[in-house]
Amino acid sequence: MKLYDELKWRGLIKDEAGNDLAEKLNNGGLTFYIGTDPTADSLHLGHLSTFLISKRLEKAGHHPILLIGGATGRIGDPRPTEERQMQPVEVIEHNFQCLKKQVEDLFGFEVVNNYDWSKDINFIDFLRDYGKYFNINYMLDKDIIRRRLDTGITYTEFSYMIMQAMDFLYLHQHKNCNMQCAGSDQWGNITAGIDLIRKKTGDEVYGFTMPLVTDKNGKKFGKTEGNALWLDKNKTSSYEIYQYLLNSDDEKVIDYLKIFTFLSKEEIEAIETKQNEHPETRIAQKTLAKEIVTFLHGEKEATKAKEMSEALFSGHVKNLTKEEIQDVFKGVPTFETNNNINIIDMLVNNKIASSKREARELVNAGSITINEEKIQDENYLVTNQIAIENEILVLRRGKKKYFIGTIR
Ligand code: 383
Repeated sequence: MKLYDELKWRGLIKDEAGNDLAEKLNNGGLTFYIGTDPTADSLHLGHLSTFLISKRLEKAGHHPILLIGGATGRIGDPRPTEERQMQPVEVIEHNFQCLKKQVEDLFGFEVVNNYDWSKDINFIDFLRDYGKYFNINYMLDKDIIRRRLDTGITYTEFSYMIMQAMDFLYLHQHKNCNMQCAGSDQWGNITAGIDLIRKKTGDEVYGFTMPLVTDKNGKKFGKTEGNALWLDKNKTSSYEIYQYLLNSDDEKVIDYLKIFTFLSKEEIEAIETKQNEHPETRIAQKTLAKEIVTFLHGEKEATKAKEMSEALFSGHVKNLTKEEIQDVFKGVPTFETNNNINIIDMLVNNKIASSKREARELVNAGSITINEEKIQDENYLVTNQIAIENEILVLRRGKKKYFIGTIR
């Protein structure tokens, strides 16, 4: 399949600029760029789909440049809702270094910093050489600015699109860059660059955006309870990412395979057929989770995450190590207890049951398990014998409510 058709098939093209974009993409040989601002010390899952485009285009014979916005990060791309809090310069610089290392490790591409060419432009030159090309009506008409007119926007954030347009111009003039790709929230900034280049140089350059990836409820993909899933495994473990992907909606998972993996059309269609025949095997979700974690953190981490997930699913928590348990049960309530304690006392002392009566009822009903062993005797003594590594108790109340105990 030709590159353009493949990108379309994967659902990676929303808006496009440039008459013969399809032909240009299919022919190869373009230098293009993708940018991100150093707003945090790691990329997250929401960034991944666009960054993967750089790999896809590279495989098809184009040359990628990754831009990290040391300059634009100091200003802040306007959000549709409200003004951003400006970050201290030291934080931005720290984030820059972290992101640079991360994208170099993950993608192995050339990284550039727009601070390098923006920092010495003086204000008068800026207004004469660039500001003059931006009609205010044109700027006000950009979607993102229009959405901010009610709540207000400062001159600083209003100027952001000019900075990004200047980057495209700079990369066009100095690195022969002729295309910019991004998520659909960047359409206004990309077209601002294309127009600036046309006005200043007469050259026609290209750009396209990909749609925002969402779950079946239309919520942004890649967040759990409002928190980002980071690509840095010290911030979000391989297991957490694996588990998040494993829980992908049935009606969305095939789309995600197209967007996030390098599996071919044939491979994805074969998975889709199997998934439709036996949805309960969750083969699509498992493939997705394995592919993404392998890309991010390597095969070993993916296998470990899979084993942890299976151990938990089948009730084999005993096969996990202490560290793995802490990882799997991140965020679950914890308690500490002494050795040789009666089960009823332990449940009440740690508020797992609200009273002795409730504790007895739970035990008698077989609703309490420790390390997946059912405890049905009111006089049971909890000792470090049952604990994992003589220390850890995975206590389950009912079907789903977990507590992690440590015997001191
Ligand atoms: C800065 C200077 C440039 C080109 C791009 C930029 C960054 C851009 C931006 N991007 C987002 C970010 O930094 O704000 N103005 O978090 C996100 N991207 C990518 C993608 C996305 C966008 O990094 O849609 C999601 O990940 O484009 O929101 O010269």
